[in-house]
Amino acid sequence: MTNPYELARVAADELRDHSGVDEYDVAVVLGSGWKEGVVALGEPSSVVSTSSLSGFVAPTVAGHHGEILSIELDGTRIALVAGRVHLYEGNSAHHVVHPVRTVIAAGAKKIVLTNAAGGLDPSVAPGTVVVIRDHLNLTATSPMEGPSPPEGYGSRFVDLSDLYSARLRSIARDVEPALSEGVYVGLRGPNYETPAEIEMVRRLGATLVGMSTVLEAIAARHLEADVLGLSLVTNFAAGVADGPLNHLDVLETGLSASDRLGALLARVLSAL
Ligand code: 8IG
Repeated sequence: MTNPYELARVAADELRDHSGVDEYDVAVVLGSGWKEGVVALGEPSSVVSTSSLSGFVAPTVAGHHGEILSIELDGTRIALVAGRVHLYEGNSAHHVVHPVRTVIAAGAKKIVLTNAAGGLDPSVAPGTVVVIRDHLNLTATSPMEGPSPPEGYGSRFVDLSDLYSARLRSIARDVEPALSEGVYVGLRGPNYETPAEIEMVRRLGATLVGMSTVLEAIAARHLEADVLGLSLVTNFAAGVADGPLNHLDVLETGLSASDRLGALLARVLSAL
């Protein structure tokens, strides 16, 4: 097997050929709910299907299409990655982070990771966006597992002390002072948690829970990109409020927030 870094270089060259964009400045990974809002960013100059790029696996989640959109916003060249893939679809950590490694190989030095998440704080209502301050990786895996990265890439022992860039977080909060910060716990899913599990991760310090983001953040930091994480709270986590969790409610909260998400993303991206 080609090493994952070489594979990302190959995919980045293909992306360049297909998109006509030489280099990106920023990449955004779009979580559920966020994709529908990106019309606010303007007309993409190209849309590349990830099925035409080496190493990409097709998403199996409804509403996640594998595409990379190229958009220019105030002179900033942005790659929008739609169609994230997850561990729970049966993918390895390397597959999960391949899109992020690819856009970084295509030049992006800032990575915005967006997601939909369950909220553990009863005072943060569904529909609220929260900036990720830090994470707990409880997926029991890491994109750094396996052979040591080849010559020229950083150590596998990645320093995560400043994983979610304080500088980018402060820019986001300057743009939108109402944004609060939280700690995101990444679990494998795909089942939602029991109330006891939510109580466990709450005691460990989590305020947001989801099934993505943490592996991508680690891979991006390893490649020396600056990471910003934005969570849309779409539901109260199990046991936080009365009533069951329902995937359709989660999707609906995402959809009804999409105009606000797009507008927020446009303002944050212009300021990065
Ligand atoms: I949206 O409550 C969304 N994603 N693990 N738990 C987990 N992932 C989620 C949740 C949730 N809500």
